[in-house]
Amino acid sequence: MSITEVKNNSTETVPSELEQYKLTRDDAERMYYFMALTREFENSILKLYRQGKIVGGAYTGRGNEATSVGSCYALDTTDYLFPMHRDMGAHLVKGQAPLQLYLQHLARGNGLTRGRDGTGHYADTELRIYGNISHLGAMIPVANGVALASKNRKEKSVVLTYIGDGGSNVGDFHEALAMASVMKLPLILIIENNQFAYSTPLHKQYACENLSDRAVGYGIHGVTIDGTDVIKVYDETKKAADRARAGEGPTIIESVTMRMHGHSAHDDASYVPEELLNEWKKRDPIERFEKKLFHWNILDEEKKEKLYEEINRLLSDAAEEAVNEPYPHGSEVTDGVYAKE
Ligand SMILES: Cc1ncc(C[n+]2csc(CCOP(=O)(O)OP(=O)(O)O)c2C)c(N)n1
Repeated sequence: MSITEVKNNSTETVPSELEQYKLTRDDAERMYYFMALTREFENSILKLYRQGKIVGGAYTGRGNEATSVGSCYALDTTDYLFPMHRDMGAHLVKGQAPLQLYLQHLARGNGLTRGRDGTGHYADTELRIYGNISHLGAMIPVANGVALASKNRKEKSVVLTYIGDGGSNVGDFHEALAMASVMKLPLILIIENNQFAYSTPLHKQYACENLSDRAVGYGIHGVTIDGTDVIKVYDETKKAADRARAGEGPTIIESVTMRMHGHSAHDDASYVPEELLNEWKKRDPIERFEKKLFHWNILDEEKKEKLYEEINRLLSDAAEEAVNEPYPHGSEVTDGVYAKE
């Protein structure tokens, strides 16, 4: 790792790897915080699932934290986010409170979907988070619609959404990109290539070299990056957002990662070769970044311990509060379904 000692305005030394992307030491620490928060939050969801408290499935993005955090970190507050089931980090970076996320997963009556859903299918219009639509690919045309509205209103807001390697094969993906490219919509699509679509490995899914090669067919910008490198993900998303704001249309970013758990908590992923998992463990996105932060003196053991204590206190307080909230009352079952006279 090479560091050029560069002074920034606050007289702190900024490692050249951060400086070249106009990131500060605080930015780096925040990205680390959000990756750690994401993993700890998802660990607690798995615990609640095993305790029988989660109403739906429990999907985690272990291995994907650099992609979800780095990409959303590149957004402005006025941009729109359409996350998928591995993107808890993006929810958190966009400002979603852990309490809201627990209420949602626990299907409590005062959650964002008022107990109608037990995972991440919610919208929070204030934070500009929309989604997730479970039917793979179906969210991209909706994201297109928001991107078109933003363009028509001359808002300069961009729309960031995600799809898996498996999801990138459905028809909606193609139709949405065909439309987004000709209309030059301010859309950023991250293909999270995490090696498996449920139990289907990559070689049974596509025959091209990179999934970003598909961008050529739409005449748009496409790039493949290491999805375990939070700074790289941030940088490519930021560049895509800058292009989108300048009216240059959509970008496909293929972010290569590994799904380090089963498809969801019920799946032991026995079909994933252990050697493959062991290889990817060496590229754990949080550990990789942590090493850099230690090297740059942004983090040390004491600071790390405090940060994890803070995160775990925040999460256990929020989880306890959410667990004690009631489920929706049966009498409310048709609320939001039929128009009231
Ligand atoms: C159109 C459609 N087909 C099937 C499913 C069921 N399903 C949900 S997630 C999933 C695997 C998705 O794999 P991928 O897109 O690679 O994303 P990953 O889960 O690996 O992140 C499947 C088959 C679905 N939700 N929608």
